[in-house]
Amino acid sequence: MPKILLLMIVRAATSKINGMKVIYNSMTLCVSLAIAFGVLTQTANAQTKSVAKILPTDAPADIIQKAANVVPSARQLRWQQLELTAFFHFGINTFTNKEWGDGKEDISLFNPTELDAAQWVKTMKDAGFKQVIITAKHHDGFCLWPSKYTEHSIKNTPFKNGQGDVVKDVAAACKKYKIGFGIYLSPWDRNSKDYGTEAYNTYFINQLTELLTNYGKVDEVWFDGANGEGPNGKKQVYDFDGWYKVIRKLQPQAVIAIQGPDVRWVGTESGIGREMEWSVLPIGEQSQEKIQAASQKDIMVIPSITGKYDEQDRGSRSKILGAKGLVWYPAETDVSIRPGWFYHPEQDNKVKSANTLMNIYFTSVGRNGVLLLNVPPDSKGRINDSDVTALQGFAQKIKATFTNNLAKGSIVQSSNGKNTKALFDEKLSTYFTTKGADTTTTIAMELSQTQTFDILLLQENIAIGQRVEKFTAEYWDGNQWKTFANGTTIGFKRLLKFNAVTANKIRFHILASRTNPTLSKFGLYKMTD
Ligand code: FUL
Repeated sequence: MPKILLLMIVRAATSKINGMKVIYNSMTLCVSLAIAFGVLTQTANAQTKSVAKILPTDAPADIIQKAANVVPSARQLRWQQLELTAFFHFGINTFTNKEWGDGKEDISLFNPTELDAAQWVKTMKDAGFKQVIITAKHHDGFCLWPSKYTEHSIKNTPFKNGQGDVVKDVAAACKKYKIGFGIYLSPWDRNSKDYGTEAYNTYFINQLTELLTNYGKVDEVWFDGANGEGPNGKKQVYDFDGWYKVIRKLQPQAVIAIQGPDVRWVGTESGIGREMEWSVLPIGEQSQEKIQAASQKDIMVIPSITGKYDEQDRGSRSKILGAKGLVWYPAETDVSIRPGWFYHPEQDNKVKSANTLMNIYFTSVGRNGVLLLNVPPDSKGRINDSDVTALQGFAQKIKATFTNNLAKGSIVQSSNGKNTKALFDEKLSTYFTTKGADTTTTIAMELSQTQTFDILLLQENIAIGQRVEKFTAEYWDGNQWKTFANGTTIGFKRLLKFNAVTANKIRFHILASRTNPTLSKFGLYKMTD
């Protein structure tokens, strides 16, 4: 079976199991809260701005208004603005040339001769990446830090005579280069003898605690959905709720991704997100109650989104009108720069080119997602030259293409619009919007000179919600208006590529929006070769 299918099945099965677990824990918590404070009704009504409850009395217009006003949490907003984040898959698989280890590997094989975490982090920083995530432990259970709780770790390898700590090295490099630091800790552990018993949840919490207390600030914790069998043939019921509490307590600023409350898997591992990507999604009644019961000010459980994870439409009006609640749950788009997640020497000539990475930028960041690009260090402990070259080429293309906004300096008019200046001031917090209660508008621009462009860039001020549902852009060809781009959602960033257009007048129409539309930035660019 293709690995991706297997993963999907494993993921689907996992979320069901997790769903049941979550109900149990949330109910327990809710009851204890009620007993302790006698405020059952208050707890039931609690709401954060990242979640909205839909009442049976809400008319469709009320639901649309609620959707327009669901906003990201501070940690989600910070994360979304990173745009480019990276994964480092590194571990015992790097030395056995495998993708999934079975936990029985001879860990004395782990011995990178030139390990240089600063080179990893600098490579990504130079390429424009703002945060990295290290696979502290993959499914094989081998720990890249000297965990007190297992012998299956770097402390029992020849690397630095057992004195090495790759998590520490990566954390220090992130501090040095001032970029975010994140941790991947695989819930599935094919080595731990405790896997499949309650003791494993304690083991996992102990490991999380080590990682979240000994390495400074952690900005993202990434949990994969894989839930296979452990060494004793048993499966584990993961105590996600307990894990989230530890993370929120020790590193409250960290987003918890994928099997977590803050960031959702986009649904593919191809780097291709949806053209219509809503960050406000519908949840069912149970999920709504669980979220509200678990906390009065924070989302502490995985929101179970109605619909299928790989559906093209997850949040349009037709999806949200039947919902019981709404939640801000944005998409992360993960892909590897190579065919595999771990380094394999035979894939050195299969590294994605700068052009392919550029296409991925358009289909991830340009579709209201955050890109999580995996760049696996090799068995020397360095990012291989082939990957470095591709990343440098990608960074040059981004810089050359997006430095010059050809729409800047235009004379801008909009009869029902306000604050057109904000379109070009490069600030998310200032934005164009409409007067009164208008949900549609036209922005006319006379460019400072005739320009040739093939990229349209749009950004909403998502700090106050995601609103735009339909837009179209036209240019004046000397005789008539012609459409050069159109779409549905914008979100944090939307990039559209089209055949080059030469013009000095354009019109941008917002045709539908959930409430007054916002635009923080409008850009026209020409792709460099
Ligand atoms: C998957 C894992 O099984 C892969 O090995 C990899 O870590 C990827 C990011 O997530 O589910």
